[in-house]
Amino acid sequence: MVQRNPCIANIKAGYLFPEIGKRRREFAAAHPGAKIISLGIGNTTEPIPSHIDGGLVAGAKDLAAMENYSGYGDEQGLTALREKIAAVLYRGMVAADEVFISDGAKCDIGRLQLLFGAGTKAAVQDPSYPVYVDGSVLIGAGGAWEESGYKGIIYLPCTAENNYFPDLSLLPENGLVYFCSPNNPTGAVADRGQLAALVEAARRKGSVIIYDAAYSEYIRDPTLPKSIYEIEGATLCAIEVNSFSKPAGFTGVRLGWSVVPKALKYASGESINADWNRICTTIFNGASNIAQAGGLAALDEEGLKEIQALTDFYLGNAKLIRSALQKLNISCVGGDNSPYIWAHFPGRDSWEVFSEILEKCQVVTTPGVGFGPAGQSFIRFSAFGHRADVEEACERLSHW
Ligand code: PL4
Repeated sequence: MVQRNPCIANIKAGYLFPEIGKRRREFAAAHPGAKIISLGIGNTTEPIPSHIDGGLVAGAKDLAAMENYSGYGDEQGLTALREKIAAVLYRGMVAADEVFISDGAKCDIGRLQLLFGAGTKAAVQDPSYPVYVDGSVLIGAGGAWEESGYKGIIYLPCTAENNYFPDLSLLPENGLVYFCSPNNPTGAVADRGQLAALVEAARRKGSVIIYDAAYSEYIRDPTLPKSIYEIEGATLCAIEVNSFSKPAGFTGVRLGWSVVPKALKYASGESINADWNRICTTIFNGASNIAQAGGLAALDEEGLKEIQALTDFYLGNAKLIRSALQKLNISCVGGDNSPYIWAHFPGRDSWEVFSEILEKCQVVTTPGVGFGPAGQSFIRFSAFGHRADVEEACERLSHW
């Protein structure tokens, strides 16, 4: 029989989020009638606002009209959407043909790994969104699981001691650096000086930054950068991924994009943009035309106002959760410019605290250790939820 890909054997048994879902279902089965509230997986709950939804509806209606029907589109996405992202979100810092439309940031993070292959060293913020590490291990850039993390993956601890910004001397030479800001799970946002230092270090070491800006629309502090390309020199060393999931409620619709600058080259001098184009046209058949119509509406003036209101709503939830935790004297960060609150339970095991909150408050959270070794003793609270549920969860937490 055919052999199993040994990289799959290296992966820890369960991916974090399905494991949380499993534990929630087990708890529900053991406690029939319990009203469980989820502050766990970062899944949007509020309806897509009307102007943006109108774009989706119009996109769907077009498919029923002879004169407007469209089938396969360009794998790189609609030219109009690529142009609008470059103009509205990047204000011309990148060109339309450097923007590649996709079915979401997670899918892009997985596919981007094909550009660099198995032998490439990968560094991640610790803690970080698990896809960076698991995706790297799947492609062979990391090895077997050990207590301290996957062998061969370079973990860059981001803790209260370093203000959640890593020691850049740990960056690999000629490797990849996954960097997420606003950060999932810590909620930390890198400032301009920190990102300039990151870009400088990556260029000096010949490494490429894969910059995940999925929560950029949650940034409220105008001094904080929303894109790595606000930093000089970033087009020479960074790829950015982003998504309509968290700003516009497109988690189920599926629409994202990656920016691969033409100035970005391999050691050989060959173009990474050209290779990404080749990969996208080969193993991806383009994002849904309905979703792209919604994306175009989201970037209209009215759509942008709706994004502001929707993200304001979730940030309002974040404020409630943070204040409930602070009343319990639990030390926490995040929630100001991000939808996540990162709470510390010194000396305790994350999964144990997760179980205790589930048992006593019937609130689902995410154990920090699921995001990496430095997440041990932390819990991530997600601000995605209906307001009444978040208020009820905060009330329950107050009696915990
Ligand atoms: C649960 C930093 C959530 N099943 O929707 P996408 O693919 O455009 O974006 C996914 C994504 C990309 N980058 C970052 C993210 O945090 C996310 C979504 N993360 C979370 O709770 O951490 C949803 C997780 C989902 C998953 O595995 O992604």
